[in-house]
Amino acid sequence: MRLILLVDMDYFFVACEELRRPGIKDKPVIVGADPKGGVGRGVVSTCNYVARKYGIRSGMPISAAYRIKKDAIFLPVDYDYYERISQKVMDVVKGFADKFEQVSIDEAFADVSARADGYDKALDIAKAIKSSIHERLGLPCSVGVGTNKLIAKMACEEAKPAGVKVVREEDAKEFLSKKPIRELYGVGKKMEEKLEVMGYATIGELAKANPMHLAEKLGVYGTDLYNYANGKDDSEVEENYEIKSIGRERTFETDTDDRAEIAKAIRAISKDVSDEVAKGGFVFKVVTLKVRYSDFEEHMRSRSLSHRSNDADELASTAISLFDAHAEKGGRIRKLGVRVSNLMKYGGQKRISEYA
Ligand code: DCP
Ligand code: CA
Ligand code: CA
Repeated sequence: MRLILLVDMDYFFVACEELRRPGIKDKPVIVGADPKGGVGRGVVSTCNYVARKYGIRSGMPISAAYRIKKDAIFLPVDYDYYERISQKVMDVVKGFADKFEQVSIDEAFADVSARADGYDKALDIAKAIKSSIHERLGLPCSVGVGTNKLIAKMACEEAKPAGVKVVREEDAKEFLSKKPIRELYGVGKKMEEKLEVMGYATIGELAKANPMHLAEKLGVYGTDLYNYANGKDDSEVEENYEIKSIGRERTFETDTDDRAEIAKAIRAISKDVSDEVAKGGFVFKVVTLKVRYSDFEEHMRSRSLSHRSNDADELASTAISLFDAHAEKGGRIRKLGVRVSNLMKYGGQKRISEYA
């Protein structure tokens, strides 16, 4: 029997902010775009549970959050800081895992099958991870335990906040059945609407569907969803990939300083790079542009995105803006390179549009 844990940090970005601003702990706190007195654009990245009591949620327009709670504490996103803390969290979880897979900045799977002989031992490990993270880093997390990744993930959702939940194999179907389909792993907003139109409101209803019919209507994804609805998920906890970066370069036939030609070349290279990224099932966070001039002087500039992406247009526009921001040297260009790094597998189950 496999035993898998999913560790997910509670209200992560705000919890990180609480660490360095102890005074804000009992107040409603929101990390996200600048509300600018109610006219700000952009969204809420996350908020603490105090703010959630007022109905504020991740992804909501920051202006809407401001309307609900003007006197909440609004803080900007400091991704680099959260990433440093994330690294420490991941190091703790790794120490308890036979196999380890980071899924996002605040979430990781640990396969503990080799060191746990049953549910009780797995529960002990889950509790030990939770208290280690609390003692060493002062941060709250929740842990789900199951016999596959899907169940571990959904058990963790139910354990939140600051809880641990074990769902045994024999209880998995029952555990899932009454939940609305939107809570099923892999179901985003669009899929929820599709399934609703097809007449499925709960996971239990989807579990009883005709799998052929689902495959016909939804393609291969229909088969995955049918299996998930039945609590089945064979995917392994995959050690994170060791590829660190993916890049492509292009040398101009004749050296050039024509901005339009340069932008066109950056777009073409970006397309190649993002195809390669997609092939590997990765998302990236850091974009680096390399420029080599006629005199062989070389400049490298990087920018970290606020989120992970695998989008060719976003890659191209970031690289082009790096070029524009740093074209101070001037002169003719011989060669251009675009590279992405800080790669992460996005995991077969979530489509990229749903990856946050
Ligand atoms: N995040 C974001 N935009 C979103 C969702 C999340 O920027 N639409 C960021 C902020 C979160 C972090 O990712 O802190 C982790 O996302 P989670 O979905 O795990 O949410 P939280 O950790 O904030 O809360 P929870 O306690 O529900 O896990
Ligand atoms: Ca979280
Ligand atoms: Ca998460």
